[in-house]
Amino acid sequence: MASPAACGREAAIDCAIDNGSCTTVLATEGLSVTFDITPKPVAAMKTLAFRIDINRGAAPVTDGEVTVDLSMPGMAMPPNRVALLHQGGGCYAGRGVIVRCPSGKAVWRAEARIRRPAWGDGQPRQAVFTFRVK
Ligand SMILES: [Cu+2]
Repeated sequence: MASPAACGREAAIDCAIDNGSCTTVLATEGLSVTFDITPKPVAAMKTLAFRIDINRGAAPVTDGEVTVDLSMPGMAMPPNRVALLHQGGGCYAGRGVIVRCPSGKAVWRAEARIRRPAWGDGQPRQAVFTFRVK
């Protein structure tokens, strides 16, 4: 998973979003979570389409509740949460805007929070993607 941002250094980018989607595995739940943003190249101050696909093995997960929190590693930015709606087939989608950072930095973190009724504890499971924005 993502490590804390080191002082004075840019956080490690683990998702080359302009090259395509990124997938991470939530091993304890057996879920693969695929994240994508379009249009590409992903730019600040534009309406963006966010997409999360959730699968358990070959089966799509269709009962999820999914939000994406956008933040900047090591920096306090205004909260920015995108709600994703299930479009069918385990695909969740929503629109949002990534603001331009006054510091000039362009590394962002998307924290997908997934809830499912089957998880009795009501706690979201998280998949984190760190990427660069134009
Ligand atoms: Cu910032």
